[in-house]
Amino acid sequence: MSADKSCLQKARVAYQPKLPKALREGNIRVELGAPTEPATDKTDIKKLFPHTYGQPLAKIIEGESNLNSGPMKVGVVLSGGQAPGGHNVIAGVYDALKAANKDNRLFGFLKGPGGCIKGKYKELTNEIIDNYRNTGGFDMIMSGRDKIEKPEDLAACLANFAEMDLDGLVIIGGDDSNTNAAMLAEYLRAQNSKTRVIGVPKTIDGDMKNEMIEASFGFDTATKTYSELIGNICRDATSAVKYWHFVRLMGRAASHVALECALQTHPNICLVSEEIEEKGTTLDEIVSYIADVVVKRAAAGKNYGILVVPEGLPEFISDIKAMIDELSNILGKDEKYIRELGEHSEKAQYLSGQLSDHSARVYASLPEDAQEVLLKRDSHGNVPLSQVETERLLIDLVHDKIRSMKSKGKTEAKFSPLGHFFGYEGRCAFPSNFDADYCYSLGYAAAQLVRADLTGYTVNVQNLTKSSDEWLAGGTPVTMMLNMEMRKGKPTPVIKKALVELDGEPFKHFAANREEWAINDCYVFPGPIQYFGPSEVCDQPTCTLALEKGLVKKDCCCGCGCK
Ligand code: FBP
Repeated sequence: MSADKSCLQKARVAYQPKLPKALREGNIRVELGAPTEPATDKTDIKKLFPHTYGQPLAKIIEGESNLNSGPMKVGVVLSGGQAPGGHNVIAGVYDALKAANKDNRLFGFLKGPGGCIKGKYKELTNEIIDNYRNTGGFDMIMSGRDKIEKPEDLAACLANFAEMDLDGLVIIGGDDSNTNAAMLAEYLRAQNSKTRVIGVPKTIDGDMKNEMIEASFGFDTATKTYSELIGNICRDATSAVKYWHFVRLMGRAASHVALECALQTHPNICLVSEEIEEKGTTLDEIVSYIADVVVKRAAAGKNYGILVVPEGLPEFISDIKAMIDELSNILGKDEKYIRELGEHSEKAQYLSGQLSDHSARVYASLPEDAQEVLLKRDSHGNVPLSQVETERLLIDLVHDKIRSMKSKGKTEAKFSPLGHFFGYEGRCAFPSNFDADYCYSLGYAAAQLVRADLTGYTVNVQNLTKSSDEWLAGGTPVTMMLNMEMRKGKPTPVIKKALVELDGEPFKHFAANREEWAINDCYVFPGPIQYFGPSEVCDQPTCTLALEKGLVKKDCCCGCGCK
């Protein structure tokens, strides 16, 4: 880390994250409950996880300790996209291990799961940990998107962990990485390895949540950061009164980020992918809806506005989704051949012969750079949608529609659009107080699960809208959260992604207000995250969490007085 530190960084180093009461006590116990099972696909999952299926829920409570007091060696690895608070998870693991036994040691695997495969790691010392407390980013040990799944990768991990004499490994990642953690745990147990594997729920996308996991870490800080920027743009729009701003936000699949930012800032339009999928809306219908709002606002003398769109949108638009599924199947069988075709035009020509007529037409209607992105897959089989410039695509299509309406004398709207993408800007922000406390607690609790000799669990901290004193920590067997889904054309066990629920309170609140937000200027300006000051300014949970937990005062989630 750079030796130069900002004033805020110096001040934040001194912040002591809060822990749930049970984790603050010297005596910590782990209690196990009844066996668990997944909601669906029980037989398939049991077959794939014979050594770790059906494990009980774990609760961390105060009481006479039944945990390994060491000395122990534990590893930690950061997997996937950055999320604010990752360093605090590591600091929590470290402090918990040292509190249990000063001879316990923590090793950080470098550059993601690839570091476990290659045996690249460094020991984390007091000095290193202290340098990174309450900072954003994953730069302490860096991250990566490698997957430990090939037999040779699993075997390499087994050998490396044995050589290091590692008692436990904490994998900090999203749904795919926690699924991977479960597969590694199963493999290591089958091989009689002593290394236990515990996952930590991370992702700014907010889609790793379920009845046991209330929120993934990083969502709070990232959405507050984007909302600050969107609020600033709303203010600029009402000042300049001449631009339409199209803002794309990260969120690979789920629209939680876009919805949360809409709840915090009240843009004129927010597209929610899950609703678009549910209604089978086509690309043309989306463009007509946006153009209609532009025209109505122009008729009211407002040639400006703000639209928020989740990056995952293309996969939820019925005609584009069908085309991506067809492309995935084609890539499943012909990927090597297609990659070897040099020119883009050759690939496009080959694909148009393989795709159905309708999908071939949709593919041909997209710009070349979007066509290229749709042919890429990351190591988890996902389309790297953050590379599709959806805001530009929508701007072009809406522009065409407005021009055509103008030529027919149907509107006099002036449409001067500007595109923005907010993604990486929010992933490494200094964690909010919420994320700083939550992440430290997750790390502290993960260390207790390792000490309890558990493997194949994801750590959880619940009761998050209460004061941290009342937070409850424990562990959920990953097999309980799995279901079978098609990935790269094969049925694969994965943790079910939590998409926006259309009958959930956050979406219902948005839907009840959006017509008014479309035409009137109801913008809210949240301003930057505050780390010091009154609790109602510094410690507010996200609107999503507040609405989900029924914590909404006067029916308004953001303090503005909306319905
Ligand atoms: P994770 O699911 O790994 O947390 O990553 C989330 C995310 O930030 C998505 O919102 C975005 O689509 C993706 O990462 C970008 O990936 P990359 O960092 O590889 O560009």
